[in-house]
Amino acid sequence: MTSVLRHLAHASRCAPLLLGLAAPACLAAPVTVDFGGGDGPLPYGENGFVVQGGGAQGWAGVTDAVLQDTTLAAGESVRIARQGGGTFRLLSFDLYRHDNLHATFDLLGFIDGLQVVDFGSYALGGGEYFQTLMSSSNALVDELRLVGTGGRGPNVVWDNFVFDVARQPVPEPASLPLALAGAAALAIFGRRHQVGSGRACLLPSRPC
Ligand SMILES: [Ca+2]
Repeated sequence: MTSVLRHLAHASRCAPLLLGLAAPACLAAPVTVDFGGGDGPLPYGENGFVVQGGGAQGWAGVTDAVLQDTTLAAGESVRIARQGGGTFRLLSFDLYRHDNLHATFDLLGFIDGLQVVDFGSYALGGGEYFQTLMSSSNALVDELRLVGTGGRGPNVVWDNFVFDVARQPVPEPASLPLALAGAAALAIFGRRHQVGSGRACLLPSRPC
């Protein structure tokens, strides 16, 4: 169900662009970082993304393998960026709720080190389950930072960061036949025009 909701959310973002016949943001399939690489210290790399931060590590205590930070103090951050650089959009992420933990953090987006979007402030309480949170912004960023803002409780657990990787616009496959048809029509029109002009010149009563 969660994946279905993700795809629906992605489709809703793409629909206006598709209607406009320009969909550079929709060319790339969503990329998920699900921390399936098992336990280990950061940095962690998966699907072209790298996750860095102090004190965080993979953790298998809740589901398969998720990211846990045991020391996300106020001002400390976990950072996510593309390996080798480049922009991307955040579509969603999963946050593990704890009944007895109330640490808080902000999710911020940056371009060239400058903050360009605030995805919101989050707290952990409210149950014992993973909650999928959809992005509140369609902004392009080149780095995400999960910045601790205090609260009570040491553990913050995230999973399944879903990104839309931005690419340069390229001609859509459906537009190529149209472009070729247009070029062919122009060529035929030009040829007929030349032929027509030639015939007109054969008539003595009409100027060439
Ligand atoms: Ca996972």
